[in-house]
Amino acid sequence: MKITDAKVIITCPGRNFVTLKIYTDQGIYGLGDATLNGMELAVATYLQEYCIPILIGKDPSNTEDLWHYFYRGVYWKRGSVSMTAISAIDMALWDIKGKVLGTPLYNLLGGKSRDKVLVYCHSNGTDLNDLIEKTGKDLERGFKAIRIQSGIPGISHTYGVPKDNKPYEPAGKGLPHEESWDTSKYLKYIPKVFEKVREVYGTDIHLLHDVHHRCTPVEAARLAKELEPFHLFWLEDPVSGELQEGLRIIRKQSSTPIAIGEVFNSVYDYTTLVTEQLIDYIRMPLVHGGGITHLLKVAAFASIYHVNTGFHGATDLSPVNMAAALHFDLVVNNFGIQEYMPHQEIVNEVFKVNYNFTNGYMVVDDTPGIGVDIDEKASEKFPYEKASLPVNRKTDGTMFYW
Ligand code: KDG
Ligand code: MG
Repeated sequence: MKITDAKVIITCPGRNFVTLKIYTDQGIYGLGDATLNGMELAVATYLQEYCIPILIGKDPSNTEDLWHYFYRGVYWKRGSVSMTAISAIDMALWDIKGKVLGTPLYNLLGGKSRDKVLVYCHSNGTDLNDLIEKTGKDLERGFKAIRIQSGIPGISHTYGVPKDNKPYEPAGKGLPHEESWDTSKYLKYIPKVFEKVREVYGTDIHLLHDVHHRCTPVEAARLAKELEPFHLFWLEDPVSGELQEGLRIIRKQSSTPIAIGEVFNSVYDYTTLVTEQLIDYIRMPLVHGGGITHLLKVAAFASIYHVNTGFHGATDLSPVNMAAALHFDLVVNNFGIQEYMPHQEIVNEVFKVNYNFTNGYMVVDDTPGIGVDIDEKASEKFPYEKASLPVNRKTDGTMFYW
């Protein structure tokens, strides 16, 4: 079998998505997600200019060799843009493999270890009352695990809390807009939020929280310690993960479970974190972490150290990634949880999905391969629109992590 062609489809049904479609001489094609929020065209160009010409004529069955061609073989390696491109190639090749063999992806990865995938949604309140109301609605929808984010008094716009009750979408039209941040106000308020949510909804639901990289290690240690009585499922990205040793400070002081790495793109971002057991969940998703081939190895490595998976699954990851992640989640023994933020209804005009949510869990059907298709005619109705993630400054103007 040979790859005959490949193309990049960029579409914006409510938000931008980049999809790689690889064609073969057997009339079968595969799809891979190549969406990197706010940097869509950088990945598309890397694929179009550098990867696709190399792919043509290669045997798509050789997923392992082709992965190493684009990672080990390429001198300038790692980084979000190139790893997202590798992910898309890898995902599309596994999709082809499943279609050729007539079997769903999960069978190729080791078969089902479970029938359904525990997912968490986002509950974002502008203030505490709004949050309590929204969490109640998520519980009515059947969610068993909920990420809790709240507006903070004195901070004009807090991460995760959409303005005007719109669906969550951190990328804004055009160039990046600036947000502002005050860690001391945040640290004072968040423990009260969790106290209230536990008081109203009890201890049976799993609660999660995303700090979104905004504490120093010692601030994060204080937060993790103060949240201990509320038994979080996890505290996510308590610090920017680039300094792996920083997590030691948090770990020494608290038993609150830690998840990290939605912005990571290689196993080498995790080595100290995993081998020293400084974290409990890996967040790096298939779409940004080198695809299925690499994440199978990262998950196996993590499992040796009793670290579980908890893949990123925000709306800026396309339905192709979501479906591939669900197959993966069904298989690996050390699956922990999967993030699930439903896409806007309009996304279904372009992507035909094979998964659904029931009572706290997601399931995928038995369509061969990844099981998601793209309607290219429909995708043309939604041309690319430039959008950027915000940047963040402390209240005195200092540039900070977003
Ligand atoms: O593109 C950035 C978003 O995906 C990110 O901000 C969402 O942190 C996020 C999460 O945990 O879903
Ligand atoms: Mg996050």
